[in-house]
Amino acid sequence: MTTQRRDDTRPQSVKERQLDAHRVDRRDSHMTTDQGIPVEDTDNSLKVGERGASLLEDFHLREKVTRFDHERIPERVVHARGSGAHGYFQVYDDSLAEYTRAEFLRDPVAETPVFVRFSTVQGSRGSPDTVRDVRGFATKFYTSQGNFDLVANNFPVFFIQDGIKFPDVIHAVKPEPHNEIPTGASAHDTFWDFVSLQPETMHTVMWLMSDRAIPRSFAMMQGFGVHTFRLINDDGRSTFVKFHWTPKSGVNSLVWDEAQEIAGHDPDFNRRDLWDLIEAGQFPEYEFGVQLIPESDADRFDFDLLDPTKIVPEEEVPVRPVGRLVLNRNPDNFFAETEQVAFCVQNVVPGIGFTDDPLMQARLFSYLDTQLTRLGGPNFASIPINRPIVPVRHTEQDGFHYDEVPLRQANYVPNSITDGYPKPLGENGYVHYPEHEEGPKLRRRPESFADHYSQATLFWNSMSPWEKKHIVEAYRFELGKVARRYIRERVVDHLTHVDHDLAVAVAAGIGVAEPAKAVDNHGRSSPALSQTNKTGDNGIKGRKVAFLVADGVDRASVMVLHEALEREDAVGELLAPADGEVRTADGSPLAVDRAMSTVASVLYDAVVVPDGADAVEKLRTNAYALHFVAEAYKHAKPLAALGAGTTLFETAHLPPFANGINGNGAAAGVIARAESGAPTDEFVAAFMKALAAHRFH
Ligand code: HDE
Repeated sequence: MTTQRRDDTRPQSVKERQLDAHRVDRRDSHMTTDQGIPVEDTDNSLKVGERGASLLEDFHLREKVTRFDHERIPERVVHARGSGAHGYFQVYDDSLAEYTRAEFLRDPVAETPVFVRFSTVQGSRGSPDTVRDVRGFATKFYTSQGNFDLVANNFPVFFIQDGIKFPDVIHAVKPEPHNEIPTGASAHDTFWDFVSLQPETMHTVMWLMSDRAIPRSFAMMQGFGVHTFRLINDDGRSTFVKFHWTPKSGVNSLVWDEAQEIAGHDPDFNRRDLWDLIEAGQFPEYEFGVQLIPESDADRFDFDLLDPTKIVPEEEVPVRPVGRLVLNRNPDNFFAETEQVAFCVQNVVPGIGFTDDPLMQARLFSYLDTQLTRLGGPNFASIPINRPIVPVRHTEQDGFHYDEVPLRQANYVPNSITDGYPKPLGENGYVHYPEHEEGPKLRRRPESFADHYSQATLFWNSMSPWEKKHIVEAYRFELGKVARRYIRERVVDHLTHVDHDLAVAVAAGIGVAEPAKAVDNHGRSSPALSQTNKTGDNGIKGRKVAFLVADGVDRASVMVLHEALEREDAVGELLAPADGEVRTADGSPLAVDRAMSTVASVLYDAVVVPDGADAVEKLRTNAYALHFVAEAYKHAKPLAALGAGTTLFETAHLPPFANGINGNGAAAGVIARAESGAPTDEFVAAFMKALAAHRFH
């Protein structure tokens, strides 16, 4: 059957048609057992008499309870908490044809269906979305040459250089083994103990302490392949490549205080946002970019391209925009799709290759291995969401949940019974890049992996003042939760090798003595690393604005802004002391979206207090309303007030800013107009601009 399509502007993709074959509509027949036997009654078990003993022969009771007992599968050992979406990918032109054989990267006509799963790393499946953590950004491209999985994160670097340390870093960050505390947090002793003893973590920990670790939306964060991959062209020439996703909505984050509150108000905040954006047709979009590095240039950097704790600064190798990803369809079923999807770093198509990055090499093993347990055996690739859109033909067979019925008996190669089929394709198949390798077997790191601080310093130097402030606060928060003082001291000691001011500022907040200066800051920066330079071209699409209303609100001052938001694909919600409707000043009804007590300012990007003396009078004595505006102000969000609405700010003890538009006599981001009546065009424009700017630090 065909399910409802969210994006009717596009023809159905091959993947959609394939999934259709597996979709079931529970409305199309009556209830049966697993064996297709019609069920008489599902509310009462079979008993001897009405009050008698239950009978073992009740196969429906047994099946129903057995199936329930076995509903759970192991959650992912990391990235357990995730949210998925369908979409499509398309390159802009054929300019990558000289670099890669991968068809989906060179054919601008091809729309490649994708499934994307975003995730946090530390927490379990039911943990809150807004914790301080790395976010996964994994994409399965169902290409005409088989599946390509880009299993990316929203940081461009990783904590460790060698995959053999992965169990260590994950054990350290996960809830502690004795008491399974804390959930979804790195602010605890074992994590910082590990960090303080493993300085290669320094660069990624800087990212973790930055606002990148608390994204406002999955649609507002970058994605990075982290490792250096290869593109391999028709002639077998290899070019090193770093993969980038850049959100069209800009890179925006929560602030920490807000993130913590949201974890209580709406633990599904990012998941809900993704779902709502897609349902509303405000499809998240990302640009796909590549940094291309000829093999001959590999040695020109002061770091090793194989070291996953390093970025290639965009100022040195620009990110070349090559394509676009759009997420336009929500999954039909969480378990069937988002939970069962299995991404494997080893899933590459001809034209994309691996490198000797020792982190990548361990990943090549780990994903398939973990999925054997998680998905119950070797046949998980034929679960509908994992199936490639091209036929799968090989002589591997059997195992749990085998769902093919192979014809003919030749299940080996070579054979003559089926004329040797299925036959390998030779050089038209996937050819591993024939890199020349030689050397002694060693357990060692190269000298080129030895510098752990320079790029942490580069990141720090590239931050705007407010980003730096948040980083210092994050270190203070996290280390403030570390009970063992010597661990705090060791971290501060490392920070002196990143930047003296940073180390001093952190030390001052956590009761550690001011450290002596260790090194001079190298002074280099990479402006592309700052979120302030990552504004998108999607304006205010998908942002949420709260209108605080009550009986007596001025209709025009609500509607003009509300309609302006809708035109730009943003969302305006009317919040009132009670759900239902309010009467406007002219006596007409206005539908309320939610009662104020069911939400909080942290769930919105901006707040509007419309005109209407009677309404504002009611809001001035409403603790929810006062807290709402005061908290939005505290979180540096855009605030707008019209006419009498401006007085609510005074009552909430915000500084006075009547009649300030766009910084004119007002705090930045506060747009207030004391005159009554509908907002002027200038007012609307100033508010839209503030909303797109996100915050005013
Ligand atoms: Fe993963 N990682 N990882 N990882 N990873 C998993 O695979 C692993 C790393 C990433 O939405 C696991 O199916 C090792 C870097 C994402 O389903 C597991 C190492 C990056 C997801 C695994 C790394 C990632 C995973 C757990 C170091 C960014 C979620 C469940 C050598 C480039 C995918 C699973 C999803 C999931 C292993 C490091 C991204 C255990 C051994 C670096 C987005 O196999």
